[in-house]
Amino acid sequence: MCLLRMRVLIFTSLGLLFTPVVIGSPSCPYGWYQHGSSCYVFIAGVLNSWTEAMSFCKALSAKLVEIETQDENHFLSNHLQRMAHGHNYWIGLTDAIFENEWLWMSTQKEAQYTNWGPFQPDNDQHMEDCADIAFFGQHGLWNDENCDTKQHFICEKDLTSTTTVPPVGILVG
Ligand SMILES: [Ca+2]
Ligand SMILES: [Ca+2]
Ligand SMILES: [Ca+2]
Repeated sequence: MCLLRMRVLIFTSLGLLFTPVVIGSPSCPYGWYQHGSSCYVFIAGVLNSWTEAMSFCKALSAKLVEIETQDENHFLSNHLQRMAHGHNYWIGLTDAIFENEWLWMSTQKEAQYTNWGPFQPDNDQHMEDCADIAFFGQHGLWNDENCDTKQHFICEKDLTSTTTVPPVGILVG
């Protein structure tokens, strides 16, 4: 066997040896929608206060949705527009700690991107400390609302945090 052919054989064997075994790329759980590196679920079957919505999302290993960009807001509002429910959906934004200082719950950081509706946030009756994606004739603009109001909500979790089950054989050991 000539040297060149041996080299080709060796590299071919090494190539096979180091070919990565693809177990499966992360995907969103059934019923969740993927956008960018997040998964979202739109909970419309149960009406919850803002605090209850937080707990509900936490039980799903998720958080009440946090909207950092216009692109993310577009995705969510387009989805709500298609579903055409005309309802408001809680998001993970509150000014309960300092009035008119709107913080995302998971980071406690002030929101940089916001998309408030006309004359919002208005802290109506001095009672509105939680935010939602509201229905102002169309979906997408935000409103501050009384946190005790029971309404729909959206949970978000990282795509990478979703579990991918490897093939049974790889679990051994
Ligand atoms: Ca987000
Ligand atoms: Ca307020
Ligand atoms: Ca308001």
